[in-house]
Amino acid sequence: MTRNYRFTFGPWNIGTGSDPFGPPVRPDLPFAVKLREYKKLGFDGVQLHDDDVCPADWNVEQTRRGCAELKKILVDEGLFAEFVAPRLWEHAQTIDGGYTANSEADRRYALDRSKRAVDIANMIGTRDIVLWLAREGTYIREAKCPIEAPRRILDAVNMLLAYDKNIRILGEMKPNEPMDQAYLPTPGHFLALCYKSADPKRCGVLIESAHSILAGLDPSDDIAYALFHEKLWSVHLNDQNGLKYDQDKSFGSVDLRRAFNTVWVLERAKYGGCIGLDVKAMRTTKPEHQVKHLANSRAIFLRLVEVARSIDSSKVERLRAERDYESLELYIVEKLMGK
Ligand code: GLO
Ligand code: MG
Repeated sequence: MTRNYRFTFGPWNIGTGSDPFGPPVRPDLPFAVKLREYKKLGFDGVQLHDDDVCPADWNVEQTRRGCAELKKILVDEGLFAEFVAPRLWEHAQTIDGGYTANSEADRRYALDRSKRAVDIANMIGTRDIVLWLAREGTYIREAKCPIEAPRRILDAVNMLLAYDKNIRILGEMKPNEPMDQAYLPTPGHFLALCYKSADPKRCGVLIESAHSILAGLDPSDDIAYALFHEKLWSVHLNDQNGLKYDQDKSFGSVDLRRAFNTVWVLERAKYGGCIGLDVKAMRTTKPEHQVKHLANSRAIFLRLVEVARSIDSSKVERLRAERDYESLELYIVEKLMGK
C-alpha cells in the first residue's frame, strides 16, 4: 500500500509552538534530533531551506563542509533530500521582497542567495529548487510596479535555469501572508510563467492545500490542473479552516471530503512525486506529542488511499452517465463514513 508514495517534511514542521502572540511552549529540538524522527514516523525524505543546511553567511568552504556533514547524516539515517528552498524572507535585505524588491542591491542579494541554494542542492544531492515567494508582493498596491514584478520573477527563474542546466524550479504559490497581495498568487499564475521561461521543461509547481484554499480554490482541482500540464512535481498537503491566517492543520482534519478528492486525483494520475506534509502542531500540544500531527497526517493520507482504491470506477462512470450526481454524492460520503 505505501510503496507508491514517498513521504517528506521539513525541519520547520517540528516547532516550538511560538506564534505572533506568545513565546515558545516546547523546547527547540536540534536539527540532528529531528532527523532521527523521520524514519520512526515512516518518512523517507527531508525538505530543506538553504539555511536549514548551514547558515546563509557561511563562505564557500564552510558551506561545502556543512553540506558534506548533512549529507552524511542523511545517508546514515537512510533519508534523501527532496528539495532546497532559498529562504528569501528573513534577512534584512529581503524586507521589501527578494526578486521584486525596489532596491537593486537587495535584488542582487536575492539572486546571489538563490544561486547559492542551487550549489547547496547539488552538494546534498537534489535537483529541485522550491521558490516560495513569501515577500514578492505588496502591502499597498502603489508600492511596486505590478507589470515589472512578474518580469523580475521570470528573470530570476531564467537566471537560475542558466546557472545550472540540471536543476528544476518548482513555484510554491500562496495568495497572501506575509504580504497583503502576493504576485503570482496561484499555481495557475506560475504555470503561465513556466511556459514563458527559457526552459519550460524544467519549470513546474509544488502545490500546498492551504494555499489553494486561501485563494478560494479547491486543492484537488489546482493539483489536477498541474497534473494535466505534467508539472506537479511536489505537494504540501495540509488543511485550513476557512479564510484566515495560514493554519497548516493536519491533512484531512478540517474537510475530509476535500482531502479525499486530493488523494483520489493523485491516485488516478499515478502521481510519482513526494507527499510533503507541511503541517504544524497545535500550540497546545505537549512536547512528548510534538510529532503526532506528522504521523496523523500520513496515516490519514494512507487511509484515504485505501478509500480511493475501493471506489468502484464503473459505478462512478454509470452515475456520471445517468447524471445522477445525488447518488454519486451519497456513494462517496458513505465511503468516507466507512460503509
Ligand atoms: C508557507 C510555506 C512555507 C514553505 C517552505 C518551503 O506558507 O508553506 O512553509 O512551504 O518555506 O518552501
Ligand atoms: Mg508549504
